[in-house]
Amino acid sequence: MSMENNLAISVQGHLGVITLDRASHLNALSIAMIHGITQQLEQWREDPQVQAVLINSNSAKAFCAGGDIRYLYESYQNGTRNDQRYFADEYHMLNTLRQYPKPVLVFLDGYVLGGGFGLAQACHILVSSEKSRFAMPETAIGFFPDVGATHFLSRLDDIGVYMAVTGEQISSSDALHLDLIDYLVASEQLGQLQTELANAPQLNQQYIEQIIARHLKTPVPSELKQYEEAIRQHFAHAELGQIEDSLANAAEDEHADWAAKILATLQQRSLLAKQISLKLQHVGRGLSLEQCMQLERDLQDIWFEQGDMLEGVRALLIDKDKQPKWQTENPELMQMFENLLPPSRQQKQMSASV
Ligand code: QUE
Repeated sequence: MSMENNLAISVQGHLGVITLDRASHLNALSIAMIHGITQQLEQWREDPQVQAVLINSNSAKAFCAGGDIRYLYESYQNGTRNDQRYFADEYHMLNTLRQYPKPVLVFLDGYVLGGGFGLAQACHILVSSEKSRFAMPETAIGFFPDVGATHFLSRLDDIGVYMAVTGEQISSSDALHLDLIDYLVASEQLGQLQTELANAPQLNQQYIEQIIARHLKTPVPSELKQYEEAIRQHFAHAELGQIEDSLANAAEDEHADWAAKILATLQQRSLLAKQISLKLQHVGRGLSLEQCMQLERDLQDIWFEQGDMLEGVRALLIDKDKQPKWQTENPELMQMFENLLPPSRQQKQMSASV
């Protein structure tokens, strides 16, 4: 057991268990947690005792609320620029998880936000309780959905755009419907499921799925499903201004109240963050996971200095005035983004705008 890196580690039968243990911060990923997860995976890689890995949380409220945005903010303020190492090490952890030779399960039971959503998506078998809430809320802090969302949200087309730009949360039923999780298990059953996994004589993918199948819960109807047509209607537009106009002109629609609420949310968000998140979702549809992650990494380093993230973290977390002063435009930053796109994409974008 280890306390100092905000993780609790154990081996139970053939199951290696990594428990996120920073409940006071809703398990927001500290750099120590990122290093601890990566190092533990390396230790178990060649360990025959450990046949599968489970990542779970000790918090009743959250699986993981995201990245350590206070640390990122402070690293910039004090000039250490630890942000670049944080993002590099976080992406290395995600790649290690995705490429891990043994099954990696994750139990989601509470908030699954931002970096926590990316961590979950990098695992191989996603089990969630009915209590989970999922979102990529980065535009609220003037940032963009990273940790692979350029790939995993863009596969959802207009729904991915909706989630990326607004940062709205979805339920476990919605996530199951969108194929963002694999299995729904009642929150109160997760402990029993873990015990059965720990007692299993062996843990390959097929065994694991047989054990999980004994605990499945029937989802309540997906709420998002009833708004899907409306989401497509508004969020299929190419430009942010068109999306907001479309929502503003929905007063006579069946889902007028929903459209008004979503527009009000959008209007709080950073303009630059909304614009870049929309572009990332559009571009991501044509890119591999590796290309998406590289694009996000390149953009993180520029965005940190030029985008709205420092102001967003200041307003929401540091000064708590909740009045971020977003930039009104930054053509130089937008051009830098265009220059990051893989060559074929740059050409397509250019010829499309002629
Ligand atoms: C958007 C985000 C994050 C956020 C709030 C947003 C995020 C994140 C946290 C967070 C929450 C609780 C903590 C903490 C961080 O809040 O990524 O340290 O104790 O990690 O609107 O992207």
